[in-house]
Amino acid sequence: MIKRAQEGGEWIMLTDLLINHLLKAAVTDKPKEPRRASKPKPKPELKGPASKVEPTPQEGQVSLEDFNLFKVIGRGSYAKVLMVQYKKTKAIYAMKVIKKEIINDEEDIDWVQTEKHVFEIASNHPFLVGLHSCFQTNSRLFFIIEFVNGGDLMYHMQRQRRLPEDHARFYAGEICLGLHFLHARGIIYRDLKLDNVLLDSTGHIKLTDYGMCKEGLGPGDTTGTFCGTPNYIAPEILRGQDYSYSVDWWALGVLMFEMLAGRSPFDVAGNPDAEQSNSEDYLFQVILEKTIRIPRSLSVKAASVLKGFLNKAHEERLGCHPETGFTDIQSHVFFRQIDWEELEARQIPPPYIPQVENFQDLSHFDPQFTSEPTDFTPDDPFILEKIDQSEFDGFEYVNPLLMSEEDAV
Ligand code: ISQ
Repeated sequence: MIKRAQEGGEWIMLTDLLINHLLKAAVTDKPKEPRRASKPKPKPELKGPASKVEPTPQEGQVSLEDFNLFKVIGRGSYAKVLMVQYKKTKAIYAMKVIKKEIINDEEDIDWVQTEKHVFEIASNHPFLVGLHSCFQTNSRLFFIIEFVNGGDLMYHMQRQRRLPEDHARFYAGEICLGLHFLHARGIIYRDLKLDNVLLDSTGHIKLTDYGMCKEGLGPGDTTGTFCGTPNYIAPEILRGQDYSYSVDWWALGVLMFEMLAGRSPFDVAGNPDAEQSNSEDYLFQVILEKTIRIPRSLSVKAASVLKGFLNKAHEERLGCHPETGFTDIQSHVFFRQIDWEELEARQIPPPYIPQVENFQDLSHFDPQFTSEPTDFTPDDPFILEKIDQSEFDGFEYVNPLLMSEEDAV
């Protein structure tokens, strides 16, 4: 049985393995990108009680007043997501809200900028969740995002146990196109997992959550930050090596294994060794060392694609050849029957159509969230006082393509 990681489970504890990694990373001179462990930015001088006056939106910008807040649909370790309605067109969107107080250093600011920039780029691809607009109040940053209400692949896997191969091929194919689009623009996604693959109301996929992305990679460039969701972290990250797009193809291998076998390739449940030691250390050891056994019930083609993506040697992994990587995937025997142009044009009928009544149907969202109140906690003047508002200059954004009146429902 596949389970969601615990809230905050994507944040990795300082185990022995990690300490080794960090010691090693500390002696490399690579820039460190996202989010934890970094120099704090200088705090602004305290100038008495912070102004409660909210910034006035400029002509053509949007603000919180432009939206009806309907329901909470998700909550992560650093953001809350609501379903909202744009009053002007009545269109429904997801609103991701981040408290400015959690943004404590220059690297956190870079991370917000990266997420916004990747959202802008993603708006041009059918299998990536796109951005409508961004705005801010004194205490919060807001991303208004395409709303997708067919549930995520984790939700579906928990109801299906395992998927037929042709269903898995369809989802994996659309994911490949979304990942390749990002890679071709110098972006590593770094957070592929069942929870981040949403199904829209027609059954096509959309990848979401770009908070872990690394952007700006040129040909041959690598990065070195230790990050990801434990079950999906590639061996090269665990080894403390510099890495590139290969980590996304590894994560796709883990996700395809989960779809096809109905369990993680690194399932440690019930193993006494895992229960004795720190289970995260044990998981990392399994990822690094254990030979992955493919269930015999899978076809030869499926076994071959899983072995291809789950090759611990990233230079030899399917998708990782610097020139032919993506065409190697497209022509792999598991995917060979796909017409990739038709797939990208959303012309291949999805294998399953989520049962949604209308655009506002929330039946595929966890009632744990949808029953929460939508209101925001009042701003604390002592917290506001410590926020350097100039850090967020230029955050406002409106997507000219998504703002058309055609969005109205
Ligand atoms: C869009 N639609 C539904 C849920 C979402 C969660 C996070 C980001 C975007 C989303």
